[in-house]
Amino acid sequence: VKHPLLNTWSLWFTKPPSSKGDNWNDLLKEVISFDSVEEFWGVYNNITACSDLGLKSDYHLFKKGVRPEWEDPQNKHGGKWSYSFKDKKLINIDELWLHTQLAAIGETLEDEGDQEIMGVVVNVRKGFFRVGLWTRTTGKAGGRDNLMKIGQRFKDVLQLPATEQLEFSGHTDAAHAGSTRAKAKYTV
Ligand code: M7G
Repeated sequence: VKHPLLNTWSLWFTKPPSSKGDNWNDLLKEVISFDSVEEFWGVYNNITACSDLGLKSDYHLFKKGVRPEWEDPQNKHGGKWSYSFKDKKLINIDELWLHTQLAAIGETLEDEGDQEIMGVVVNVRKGFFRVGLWTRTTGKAGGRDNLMKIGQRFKDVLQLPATEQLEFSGHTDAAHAGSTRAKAKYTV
């Protein structure tokens, strides 16, 4: 028996660059798609845990048909909630990433019928693990409250205390800054 998910999801992997000439597109690959709980666990149990990935690796879990890039038509007007865990030894990134993925595929981050969430990402970096949640909009057209609610739920999934801040930024800001470290638009 298979327990269907509401959406079909694709797992993508960004491998660490092996030479200087490697660009973003050479490194990003779609790994597999699934649409049931059982298939999710099958994938999860057979791939490298976050904590064992090399520096500059990313996992991206996105709705099928959406590339985990700013340029994708379904992302280009959107943004992301994100948080960087700077004490890599203190946190259990495998557990946090698992909970993030379960919240995404279980559709507990947004209300039924909403279509804000595009995917979730984990970045393995030298000084931190960053976990992100990509949304379709930046909350301009009256959708701000909804984005804040999604941010708060994501913050709960990441088990962050009220004293920590999760930041939202639009992808166009990120693209212009040439990096993800753009100015935060909202915080929860
Ligand atoms: P990052 O992995 O989001 O953050 O972006 P980091 O600075 O902590 O590693 C690193 C770099 O990857 C960016 O400066 C871009 O060169 C490239 N990159 C990341 N993303 C998410 C995209 C994207 O969506 N599109 C393109 N074209 N490049 C990206």
